[in-house]
Amino acid sequence: MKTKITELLGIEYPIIQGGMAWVAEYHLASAVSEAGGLGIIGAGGAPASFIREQIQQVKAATDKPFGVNIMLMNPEADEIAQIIVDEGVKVVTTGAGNPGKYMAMWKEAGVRVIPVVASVAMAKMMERAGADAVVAEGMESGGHIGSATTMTLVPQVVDAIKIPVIAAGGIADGRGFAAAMMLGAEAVQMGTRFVVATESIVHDNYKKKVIAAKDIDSEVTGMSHGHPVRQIRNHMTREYVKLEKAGASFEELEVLTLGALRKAVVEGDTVNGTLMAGQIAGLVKKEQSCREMITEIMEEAKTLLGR
Ligand code: TUI
Repeated sequence: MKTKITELLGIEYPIIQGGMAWVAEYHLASAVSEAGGLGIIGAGGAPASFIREQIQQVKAATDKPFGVNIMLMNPEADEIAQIIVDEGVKVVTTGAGNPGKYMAMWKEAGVRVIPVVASVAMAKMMERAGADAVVAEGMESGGHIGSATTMTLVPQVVDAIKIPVIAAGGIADGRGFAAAMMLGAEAVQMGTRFVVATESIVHDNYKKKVIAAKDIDSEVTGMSHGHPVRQIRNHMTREYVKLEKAGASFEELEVLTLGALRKAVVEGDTVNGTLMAGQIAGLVKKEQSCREMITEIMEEAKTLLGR
């Protein structure tokens, strides 16, 4: 399937893997790229040296295009931005902030820049700054989110800018893919479905929680201090929400979430860990290889879009 995004990035299918902190490391990214999508290394809060190693591992595993996501609250974001240029990475996506200050250096190095945005205003600003495309991410997504839904955000972003739009948030099958195309997207980005991929290094306990999750099993924490994060409800989120309702400060709340994503992904702690996942977890029913997932989604979407 050819779209503006498959042409821009030189990939076979318009499916991009979200740059999930701790989860999106080289095994997952290279498997998605090998299967014809765009695999992404998620820098999250990791040190710059670790990201350089991850990039080198993807290069060793596949000749296909891949990208790196910089979470802009990472204290080493400046170093990672430079590593992207030094290592000749072709595609960068950004999250949780404004990547404006890196735009000139990336453009000069020929890197395709695709900021993740949660509003029309941010999408317009990124187009003006020279972005090649944007990911419009709805609040159905897991992790750090904005406030607009995918259904409302994507068509409004599509109408507001000329560069291609990639839809994210609440997409995990061929129906979601086809719907995103109808909203005017040129590709989709998926996170939650890839969390349970065979090639994903996420702890089995976490994968089981995603597979068991129902439609309304996620919780948004951090709304009170302006950093809303969606995850599967558990002991940690219940404690968090209780404290939040009692007016706890950001510092008091942070105690619960510090290191909690690592606890969930690496140690499989589903009680005190942060089980980041989107609302579409309810639709994710089994572990499969990235190739199986992508093939299934594209087959289903082709049937629907061909009608
Ligand atoms: O970034 C994400 N999702 C994430 S980042 C992350 S790591 C983290 N862990 C714990 C707490 C907080 C973060 C987990 N999930 N998605 C992309 C995204 N970006 N969603 C929303 C935004 C966004 C928000 C504000 C983009 C731009 C923005 O602009 C702020 C500004 O400077 O104007």
